[in-house]
Amino acid sequence: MPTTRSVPAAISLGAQNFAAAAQAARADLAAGLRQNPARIAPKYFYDELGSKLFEAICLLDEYYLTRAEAALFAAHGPAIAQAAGQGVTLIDLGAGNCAKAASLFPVLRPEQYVPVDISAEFLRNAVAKLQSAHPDVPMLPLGLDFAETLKLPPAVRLKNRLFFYPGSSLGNFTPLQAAQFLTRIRAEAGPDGAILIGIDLVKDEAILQAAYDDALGVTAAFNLNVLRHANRLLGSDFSGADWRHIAPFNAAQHRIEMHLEARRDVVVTWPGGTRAFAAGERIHTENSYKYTRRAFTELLESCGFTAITGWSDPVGTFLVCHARAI
Ligand code: AVI
Repeated sequence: MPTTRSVPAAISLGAQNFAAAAQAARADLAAGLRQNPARIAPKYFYDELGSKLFEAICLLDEYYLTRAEAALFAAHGPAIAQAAGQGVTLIDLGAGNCAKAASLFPVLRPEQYVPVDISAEFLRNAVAKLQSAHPDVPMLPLGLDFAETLKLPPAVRLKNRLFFYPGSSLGNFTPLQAAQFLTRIRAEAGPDGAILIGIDLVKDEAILQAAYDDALGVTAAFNLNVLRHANRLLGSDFSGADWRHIAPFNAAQHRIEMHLEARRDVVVTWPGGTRAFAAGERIHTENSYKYTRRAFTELLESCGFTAITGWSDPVGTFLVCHARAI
């Protein structure tokens, strides 16, 4: 008979004070809208609808990233497990529905699973399902904005920590922010810690552009939805009909950029502020950096990681790396 294990309530380590968090979001959004060019940070994509739209993006023919990474996990699972060693403490950054980590459970056989996500409530449901499928694996869900802090509570085992950061999420940081984030992971990894990370590789511009501007318009809806979310958080009066999604590739910076471009002259107001946009003016909403295999290996090395093993497909679509913290 398998043992049954009850799922601990997700520990919320982020801002406990919702009023303060809401005020900080308003200040952040208003400051971004006053910049030239205006900005809305990509974290505001992920309200309830935005999270569903992102799940839909991952199913699109054009958005190859999710499938390419899953294929690498499936093909190289045993080699990944060998690099990781036995008895890992699997710390899943941005766990969401926990599906990617769950696909590696049979080969990694973690001693403890620590899914981390900004939404503790979302995690609780996903972890409850996973716990019933894997009753022997202790699970400790953490509600934490890990881009702000990576300090983990003492209940997270220090032994064999394996930070799992899939999906090319590191690509949404600038190279400097990415280096700072990797350095923090290394500091939290402990003496026998490691990272398992997936990153998208530079490729033909047409493939990249299709991935971020799909024929069904799902990515356009994902980008435009940030305005609905801003309206709720800031009290602004954006109308989605005034804006169009664009996703150019910036070859000099190796990144896809997402912007919202004003279709006509627009004036946006919110309590305490206003901003006029001329037709054609843009709001920058996201960067998605693409790396060469060499540049990514050098980035890991520059952050102190060693014993780097990388797995890619023959045409170099995507890269999964395991690296030791010391
Ligand atoms: C979450 N992140 C890795 C995605 C990406 O590819 O940069 C977000 C995304 N933006 C548009 N499509 C997907």
